[in-house]
Amino acid sequence: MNFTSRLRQNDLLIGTMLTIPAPEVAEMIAKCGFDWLFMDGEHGALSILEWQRMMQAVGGRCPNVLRVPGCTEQDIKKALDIGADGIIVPMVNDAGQAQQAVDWSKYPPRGRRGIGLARAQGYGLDFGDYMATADDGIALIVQAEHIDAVDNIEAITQVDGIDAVFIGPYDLSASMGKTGEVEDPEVVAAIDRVTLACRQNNMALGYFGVSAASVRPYIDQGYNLICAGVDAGFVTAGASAVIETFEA
Ligand code: 3PY
Ligand code: MG
Repeated sequence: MNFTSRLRQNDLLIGTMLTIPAPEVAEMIAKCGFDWLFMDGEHGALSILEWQRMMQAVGGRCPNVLRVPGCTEQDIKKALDIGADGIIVPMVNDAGQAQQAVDWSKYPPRGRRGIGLARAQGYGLDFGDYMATADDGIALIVQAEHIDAVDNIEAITQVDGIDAVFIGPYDLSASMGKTGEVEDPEVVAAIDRVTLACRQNNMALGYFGVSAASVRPYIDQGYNLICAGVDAGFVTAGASAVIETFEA
């Protein structure tokens, strides 16, 4: 079963974030048993061609979900054309932006995605199959990560074509004047409001945490799209642990 079907049927999907511009890192982590890879094209240095190389290195071992730089036609079209199994659109703060994400993700007549012949379409060889399955088979995930999104969450969750709402706790806390205080009661209350609206509209929920421990409370609440940790953090934590044994 593909990533999008598993997301919609509320399977627990544990992923981790890729930020290091090296296909070898994507290849290594794809072998580790995660359910999906959160490829971060919003922050950091990676360009769209490098993401394509990363997806090629993953080679179908694990679903690739690319966070696009923004909610624009170009960003979404290119992410889909290089073969993402899903996209995450950051900073979707109202229903109008959510509708834009749908429009740029779905082919006519449902949306306004342009027709290309790229990796996703098998360079043309899989064009027919891809056209028949892409609209429904690729996950569209929007991020609720600003207090404006929380205020508009009921309308956002009603936009047809959105598969999940993914909380960005760091940006959300920053928008509330509490940068990084992801367990602050007001930040948690804002997240609770998103949780409730998603539950009422049968919408899958996602959460990012820097560690397994930080995502656990959200798994316990029924969130199913989980991103735990970041590749660079795995490298620095491993390297620090080695040097610390000599410093003791
Ligand atoms: C945030 O915490 O702002 C994020 O976008 C995490 O994915
Ligand atoms: Mg964010």
